[in-house]
Amino acid sequence: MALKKKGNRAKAKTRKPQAKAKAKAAAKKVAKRAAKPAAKAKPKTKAKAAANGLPRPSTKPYGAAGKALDGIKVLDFTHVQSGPTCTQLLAYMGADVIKVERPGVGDITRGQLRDVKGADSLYFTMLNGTKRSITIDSKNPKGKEILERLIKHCDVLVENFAPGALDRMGLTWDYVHKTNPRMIVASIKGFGPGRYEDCKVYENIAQCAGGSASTTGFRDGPPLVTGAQIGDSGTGLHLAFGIVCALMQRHLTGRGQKVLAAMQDGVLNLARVKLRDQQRLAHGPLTEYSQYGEGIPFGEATPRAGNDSGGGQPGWILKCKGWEKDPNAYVYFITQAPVWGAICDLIGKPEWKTDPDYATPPARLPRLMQIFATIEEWTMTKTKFEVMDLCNEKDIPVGPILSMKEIAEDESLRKTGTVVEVDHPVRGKYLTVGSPVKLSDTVPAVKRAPLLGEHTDEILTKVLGYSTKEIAEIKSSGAITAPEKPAKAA
Ligand code: CAO
Repeated sequence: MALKKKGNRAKAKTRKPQAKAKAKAAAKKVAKRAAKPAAKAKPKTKAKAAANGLPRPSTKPYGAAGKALDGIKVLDFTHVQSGPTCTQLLAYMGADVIKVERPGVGDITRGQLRDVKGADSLYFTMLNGTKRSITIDSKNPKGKEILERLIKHCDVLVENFAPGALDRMGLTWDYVHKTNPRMIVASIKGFGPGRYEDCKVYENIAQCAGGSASTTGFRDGPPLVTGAQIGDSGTGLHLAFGIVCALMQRHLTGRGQKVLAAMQDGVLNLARVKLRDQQRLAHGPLTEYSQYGEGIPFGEATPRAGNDSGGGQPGWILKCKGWEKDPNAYVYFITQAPVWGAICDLIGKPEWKTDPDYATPPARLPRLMQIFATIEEWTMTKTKFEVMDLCNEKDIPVGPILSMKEIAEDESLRKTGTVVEVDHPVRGKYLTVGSPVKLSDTVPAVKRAPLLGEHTDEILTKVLGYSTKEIAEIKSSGAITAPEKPAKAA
């Protein structure tokens, strides 16, 4: 930056005579406009930007100055859901994600829950878009050699193998760090260090161990897991955050580091309000839980709260017109205190505005279920979208229960790029979820998922610089191809 500054100053000197004439003309204009403060402000901002060590603010239109993670190269060893969610987000934001898969096999999800014969499943394709796929047998000596080149080339290695699997491949932290001291090694595991650290973990195990299942469901029923994949996709998001932080810190230290996102920790982070309630229990009942209004005593642990809103504003799921046939004809209704009067007027109970049994939030707490039953009598006369429109006109917070069919067809989600249709050479068109986070200066790259090993040759030649002769040797070594199947008779 300092050099640049000097250069600019030197240029300014040589252009002095020309600049003088221009300045005179400009001065006249400026005087006319009497815009002195604005003229002064300009150099100030420039000086600030330079002092920060940042480049000058781009003059390109927003969205045309590249992507947030341009230039970041990711060695992607992830599989199933948690890890792939993370690397897909990095790819959307511009990182070059090179997914390493076992020759002939690939990520196990390619073949799981298949809906189109012979095509990679939606499970795989919706989690691996915008990545490149290379097949490498990481246990083959030639394969190890290729991996070493990739480690030298990349900035981040991401994996979510079972505990110990990466070390068994020989890719220990010591080895990776020695090979490329700038490499960030990011891992998802089920548990952090402790008594369960060696356990394999899937989504629902994480939901149970992270405190979500014990606090989800109805009081008189068993613990419940949620449909949202907070253990897998949630932890993938956490890991992506950790990776971006490590990349930022690398600017300061010049070295990589280990990043660990444990699924139990990720779920707990998302369920933190329930740990809040656990501590509140020591000081009395949780008055916003409908259990309180029903006079049911609390136990030692945060209970399951059904559809209670969880915040300080009571809420519940209510039936709407058509609920008898449509399992999603429901609305979430919140009796937010500031709009209580509007709610009373809308549902035809204006007397509740002044009735001491209903007028204040504390008075309403013991009779929440009766209040929601009365509101439901009103919501059942309207469709969920009519309830949405009528309530939002009055600033009352409600939300329709949207089915996945409705979400898939939602025009605004398509427009914002949250739901994206991509085309796949084998399965044809399919829907995927684009970036859930929008940056005003990055247009996410949402592309189809790669076929198994689709980019093997391209990566070997263009990224790693192997010659045709070397590639022939690699191919005959079995490092990138599936072992021949033995003949049937044998
Ligand atoms: N070449 C050669 N071998 C490869 C390879 C490659 N390219 N890619 C993977 N392998 C091998 C691994 O080395 C490992 O072999 P060893 O166990 O002999 O060392 C083997 O494939 C399987 O790896 P794994 O143990 O991770 O896979 P699994 O199916 O048995 O377990 C899972 C899956 C998800 C339970 C486990 O990976 C795990 O607990 N991961 C961490 C937590 C996690 O992410 N869970 C969420 C999963 S999404 O629901």
